[in-house]
Amino acid sequence: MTNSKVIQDNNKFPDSSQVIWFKDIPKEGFWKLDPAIDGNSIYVDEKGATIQDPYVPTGKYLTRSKYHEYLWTHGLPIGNGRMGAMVMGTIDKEVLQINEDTVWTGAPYVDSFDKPTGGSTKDAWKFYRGVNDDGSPAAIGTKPGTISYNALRIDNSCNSDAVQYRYNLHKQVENHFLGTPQRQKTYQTFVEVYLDFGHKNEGVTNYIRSLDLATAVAVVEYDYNGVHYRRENFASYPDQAIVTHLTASGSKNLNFTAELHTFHGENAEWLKISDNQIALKSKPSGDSNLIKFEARLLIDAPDANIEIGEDNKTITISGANEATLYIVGATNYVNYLILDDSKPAEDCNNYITLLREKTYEQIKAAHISDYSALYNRSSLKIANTGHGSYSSIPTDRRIRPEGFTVGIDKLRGSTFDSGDNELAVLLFNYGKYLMISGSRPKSQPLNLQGIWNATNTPAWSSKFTININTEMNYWMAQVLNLSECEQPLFDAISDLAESGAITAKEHYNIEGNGAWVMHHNFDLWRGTQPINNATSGLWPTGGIWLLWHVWQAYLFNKDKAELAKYYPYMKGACEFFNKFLVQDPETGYLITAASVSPEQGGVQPGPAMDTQLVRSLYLMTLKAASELNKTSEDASLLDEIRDKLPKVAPNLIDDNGYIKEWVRGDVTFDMQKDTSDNPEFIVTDPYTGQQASLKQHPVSIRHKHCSHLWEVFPGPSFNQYNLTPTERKVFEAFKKSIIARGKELDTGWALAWRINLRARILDAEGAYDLIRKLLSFRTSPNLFDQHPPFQIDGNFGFSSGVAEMLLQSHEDTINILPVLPEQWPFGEFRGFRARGNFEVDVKWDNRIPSIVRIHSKSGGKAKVRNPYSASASVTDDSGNGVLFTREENNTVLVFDTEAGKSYVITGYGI
Ligand code: FUC
Repeated sequence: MTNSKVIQDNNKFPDSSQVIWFKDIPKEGFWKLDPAIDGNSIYVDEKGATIQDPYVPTGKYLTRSKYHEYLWTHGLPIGNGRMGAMVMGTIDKEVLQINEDTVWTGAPYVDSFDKPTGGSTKDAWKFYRGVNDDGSPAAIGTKPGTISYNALRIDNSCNSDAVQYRYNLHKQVENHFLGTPQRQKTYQTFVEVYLDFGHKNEGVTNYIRSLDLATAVAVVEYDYNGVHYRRENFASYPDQAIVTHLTASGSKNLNFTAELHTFHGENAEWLKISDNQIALKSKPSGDSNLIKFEARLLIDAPDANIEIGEDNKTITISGANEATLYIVGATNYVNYLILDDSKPAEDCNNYITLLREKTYEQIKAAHISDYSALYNRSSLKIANTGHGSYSSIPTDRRIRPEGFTVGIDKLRGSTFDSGDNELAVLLFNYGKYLMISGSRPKSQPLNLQGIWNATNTPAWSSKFTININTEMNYWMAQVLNLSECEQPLFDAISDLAESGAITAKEHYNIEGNGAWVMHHNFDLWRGTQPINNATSGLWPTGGIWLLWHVWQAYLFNKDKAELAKYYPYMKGACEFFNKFLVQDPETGYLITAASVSPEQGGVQPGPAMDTQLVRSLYLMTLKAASELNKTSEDASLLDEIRDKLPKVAPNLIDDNGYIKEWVRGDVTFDMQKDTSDNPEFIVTDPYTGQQASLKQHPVSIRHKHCSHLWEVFPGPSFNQYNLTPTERKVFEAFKKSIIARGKELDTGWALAWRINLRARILDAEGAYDLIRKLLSFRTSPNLFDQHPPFQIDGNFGFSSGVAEMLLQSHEDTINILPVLPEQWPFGEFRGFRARGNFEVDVKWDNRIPSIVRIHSKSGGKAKVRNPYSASASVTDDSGNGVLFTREENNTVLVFDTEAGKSYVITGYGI
């Protein structure tokens, strides 16, 4: 079976930085692998498998659920924000595995009177801060025996009493302070469409499946018995449908049965809607799961015979030349508190009615124009330094020339050609593609798998995890000109501020003036409660990180009306932290206690990440107030912020020159972590009397989370070009800590975070090395990022990291090509955005900019940095000279801009 004819004859995939394609036919029987069967009880013999499993250790058998995921990551994802599909390209039965972003387990978090709870535990504050004799709440940290008191007086020594004390505190949190429920809910599968053509893998020639990132159309095509079969698939945002258009060469050669299937079979019901339309209604099983959904399958097949199966599960097409499948779906989810059971059918009817008014060609054209308008706003090209073109090599072979095979050592990784810079660009473009396909106005925010999920038991429930993952999903949205794709995250903040006010009241007894708080996850139901366990769950600053995204969007867009919508939530968060911060009796600083540094070191007073986040909350609120002219209206809150700000613990440096991850500094990094010589202690559960063994603080300087480095990325950061002596010391300590955090193999997102951090400290080779690692070890055949398992954050974090290497704007300048590695000597980008509402195009030759174009959208001063600026000069778009000054040793060009005008800088490095 070869496709070389197809590839060579018509040069089918000329752009290897924009097309993902494969020539290997996926394994037969994918559709038989029920992802609902989880755990270790069902095994697949590796000998029976022909394609990859790079993600689990070598072994004879794989668990069935893992094996399913490996096959699944050969599929091509399409999506319209709300609905996603994985196009498997299988032959024996084509599988379109479809998701809808509101199909979750659970129901609104309400009490028995239908009052919203935010998932909080009633009166949990009594354990946190304690109650005075008169019933009033005790001041945080003052009442012996409470969580806040115990945390503030924690003893981090290495002796059995101290270890037992800390263990007690953990158990106290886990027994009395986690939410109700203690775990949040789970993202689910929706439906599958199986297409049975009666074909078998053996008979297939010229097989290709491809995804064109420029049009968001996935194509599967092959020859079988002399007939050429072709299926093109896309997910339309304008028409809210998954669409598959099928053709067969010759006359009336298209015969197939389409089955509408679901892994929520227990409650499923199939209906015939019309002669060419069926419906499937179901819900996740279990009485407490209240989401109900409906999917419709409509097939248009002009002049063909169309038959609906007796059970209404199938539509059979015979003697067609072409056919088009339209799959729409909806649930009863209105918002996090309201369900409406009439909605699924009504929405489906509306979608179908509108689809029927258009032809397939119109629907496809509308899709491409909607999608490409966003995708084409920015572009990137980096010239290959290898043998030139990689267009004729399938994408999976570019990552792993020897191919992905089952059961190989997960550390072997790839040997991809380092001259294939287009592969990095392809992965970068894929981040844009996944963003536009996974997050659009009115959809849910991107969860741990974006929207693509093939199992009802996904890792970490595929929630919105905000101690890194959800935020990383959106790091690239503003700089890559996809501002509206971030809207779902901002919409969620409005919900979370409401439910977070309940959590603030129940868990901390802090209420009024919009005070709100949330912890390290949320779900469809906007749970804001602490969940899971003490070490990850007791972390109250997640909401600030989300608000930081609002502030960044403002810096990019300068849209005051948008900022005004979210400013009240900034104030509400300040109201919370003004009451929540406590003075550390040992250091005198204002800190958070109890809290954690996600997710290491256990419950501790004063994680540095918290104080960095609180400081940035205060600063952004002050700035937002002045941008919005709210300084007198909100004077008393702002005065309180100004009073507290200088008392919040600063970034502190330990004796080894590293930033302290906890400001008190008595938990220090164990440099020997990997030698596992941490002393072990036997501790007793204070509630059950059960004994357990516990290691003494195995905190690692190389931990996957870079929590205390937040200040450098994604945080507000320093202006490293203009540091005061004190700032310089701190910045050097940050640099040392970032380098110490290492470049070892870790989760996909951990590598991606490190690319961004290295970019911010201008370490081009370090950033490039991480790019190479991420591509080699954490990239699936379909370019999905691997935690492992598949987790989408690393995809977006990668695109953000590349953008951060090429353009930075957090330091008061538009910094051109700050972190260009030697491996990328020639290239260009267009349409990236800089803070201040500028659009930036850059072309570089031999690592020196040859032309820079700045488009000013709001006017104002442009300060453009590049080390080769001494000979450069500025003109307007028509070539007329523009007045400018040179600053900072001729490395920065400064000029005034007018809104709507473009400026061109040339003459670099002469
Ligand atoms: C955090 C991370 C894990 C994982 C999970 C979803 O808890 O520490 O690695 O990404 O989120």
